Amino acid sequence: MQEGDPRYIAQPLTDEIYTADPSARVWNDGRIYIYASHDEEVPEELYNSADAFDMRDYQVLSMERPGGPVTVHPPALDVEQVPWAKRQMWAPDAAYRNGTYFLYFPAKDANDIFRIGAATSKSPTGPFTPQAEPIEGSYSIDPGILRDNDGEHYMYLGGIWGGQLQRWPNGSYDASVTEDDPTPPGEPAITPVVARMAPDMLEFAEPLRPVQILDEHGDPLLAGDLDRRFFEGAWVFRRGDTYYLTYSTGETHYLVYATGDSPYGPFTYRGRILEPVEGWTTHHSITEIDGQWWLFYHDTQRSGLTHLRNVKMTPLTFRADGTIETINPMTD
Ligand code: FUB
Repeated sequence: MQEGDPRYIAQPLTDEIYTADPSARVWNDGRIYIYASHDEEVPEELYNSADAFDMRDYQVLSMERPGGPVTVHPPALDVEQVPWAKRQMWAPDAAYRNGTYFLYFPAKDANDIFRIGAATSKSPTGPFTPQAEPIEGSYSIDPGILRDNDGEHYMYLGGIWGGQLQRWPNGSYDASVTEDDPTPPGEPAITPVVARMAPDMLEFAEPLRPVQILDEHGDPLLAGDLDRRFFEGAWVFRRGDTYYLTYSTGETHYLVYATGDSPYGPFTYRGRILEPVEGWTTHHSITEIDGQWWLFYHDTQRSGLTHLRNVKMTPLTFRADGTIETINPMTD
């Protein structure tokens, strides 16, 4: 990792470009690849709105080992290449199956509705060739892939507010639903959704279904439970027989987790992974690299501006009972 402001324990992985929403993957060659949003400057009147996240392309980062030099690869996919996409290339993820790398990304279509796209390459760093249409039945933002031990892949997705998940109450788009989440505070919170991927990895094998997140009494987390309810950025991984659903709580700025016995859930809330970082958004991935677990996340250390972020990584510790030690980004 690079030298930088000593107030922060983890330092930005690169200062060549602004990056956010890091999905870190280790493929067969053992190298670490980070599929991230590529933040861009926007006119000042857009600051502090969802339109400030007006990203146009993706550039993969890679490194041989934690702490090693970081390579910023050439643009891997541009919005101009995607026939159905108009703007806002948000948080991506990637998968590998049968010799092909898959890049999954949200973007707004011609009607300003977020969909999830897929693009393929024979190289982990691209360039990626997009499909002509978004994944059928896809919506909202923040795709995250789980490859289970049996080789099946699952896509989790969703984000409320600017991510539009609240506009899909029954699997169809309702433009009359407001951008803030209108769910009454005493009602169950909106949850991420999941589907198993078809063998070609370009379609869902089944309809998207909600992922239940329960409290310690077995009841769904409520919409008013702002410190714990799902906002965006679902990332699921498996450790032993336990599935960890991790996500951002949005306006309370926590990364939190819940555990379950199945990729479909239900998941039970367990606690916090990361206290708030500098900047409004908080979005992450969690990956095991040579026996050590790492949290990849972003903050705004380099710019001080919420829409110009920089990715970081820091070690993550599991206790013997499988719970996660909470990280304070300024001191741990
Ligand atoms: O980067 C754009 C959006 O900000 C992501 O899709 C969200 O998760 C948040 O990090």
